[in-house]
Amino acid sequence: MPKSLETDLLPEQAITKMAPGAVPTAQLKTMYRVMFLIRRVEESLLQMAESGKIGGAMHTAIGHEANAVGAAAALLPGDYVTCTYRGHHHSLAHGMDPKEAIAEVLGKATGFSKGKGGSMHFIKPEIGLMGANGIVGAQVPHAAGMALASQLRDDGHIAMSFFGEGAIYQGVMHETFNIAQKWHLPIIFYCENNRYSEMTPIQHTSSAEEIFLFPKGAYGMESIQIDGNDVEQVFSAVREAAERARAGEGPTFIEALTYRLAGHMAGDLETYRSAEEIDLQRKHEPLVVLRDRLLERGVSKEELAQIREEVEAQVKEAVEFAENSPWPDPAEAYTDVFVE
Ligand SMILES: Cc1ncc(C[n+]2csc(CCOP(=O)(O)OP(=O)(O)O)c2C)c(N)n1
Repeated sequence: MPKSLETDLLPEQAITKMAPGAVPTAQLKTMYRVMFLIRRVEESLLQMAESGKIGGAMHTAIGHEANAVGAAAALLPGDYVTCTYRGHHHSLAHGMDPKEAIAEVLGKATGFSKGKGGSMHFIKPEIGLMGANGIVGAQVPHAAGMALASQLRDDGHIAMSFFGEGAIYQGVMHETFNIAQKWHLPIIFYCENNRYSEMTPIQHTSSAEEIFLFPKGAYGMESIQIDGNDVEQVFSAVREAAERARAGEGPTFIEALTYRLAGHMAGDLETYRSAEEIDLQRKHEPLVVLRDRLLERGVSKEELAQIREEVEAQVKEAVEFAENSPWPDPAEAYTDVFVE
């Protein structure tokens, strides 16, 4: 059984291309803060969804935080990002205010889309976030279009698209990989391989044994596999891919092995996996990996506790803000919906 298909795999056993040490300690502490912020925002959202305060589907990325934070730190302002319906972590990593994020999920007028987008349609072009998408794979050609625009304008910017391993067999993915490689588009394809498509484990659906070998073999694309629970590895891999893209060397495919610690969506009964499997993965989850790295580097437990305490207060304030925010005015139902 290839490594990435073993459900009991600890990602530390993954093929490792990037050594730790890429990020200075001060920046690593900031990453810890943002990762913990994402974790607590999503745990709060999950709690609110399960107590009936949130309408519609809501997917969290609890356990994926290192992918978002490492990647966001390696991009430049003006670069473009598209992602899936599981996109709160990318939005917060790119600097979205937790108040407007939580308010949006609650459908409140103070959300970044005034409550009209909700959890599955996070978007904020001002910070490079060009749209989450509920259609599996659909956000990937969008990013290729943005990469093509940057290439034509020669503005030095790149595009990056996040997707799950379940998207890999969508036809549009292959059309995009092919043309991106052929035209040397400045784009990074980033697969957050959490081993499950909804409730189905990857070994039940994939004929490719290692996802990252697929674009390499079929399209000759530069392609690597990393530990997506290690924020330093993510940062190094994305930085290197971004440099290649900006230098006109074309796309890179990154397969990041990670694990979804919560259900596919709020309300998922998770009958398809065991509690033991989740417990095993908790030993190597992103916040544990980063906490241990910071302790090794001499950061004290007290300092980390202080960071967590500050984040808890920030999230509490953001939840209160969102809960106390007004509902949108029904008269605004069609405002901002159609292009004038
Ligand atoms: C084109 C399309 N087919 C099916 C679905 C239903 N669906 C929603 S999420 C999902 C699983 C996707 O799995 P993956 O790409 O691995 O991403 P993850 O949810 O694990 O982040 C499916 C099949 C959809 N939204 N779009």
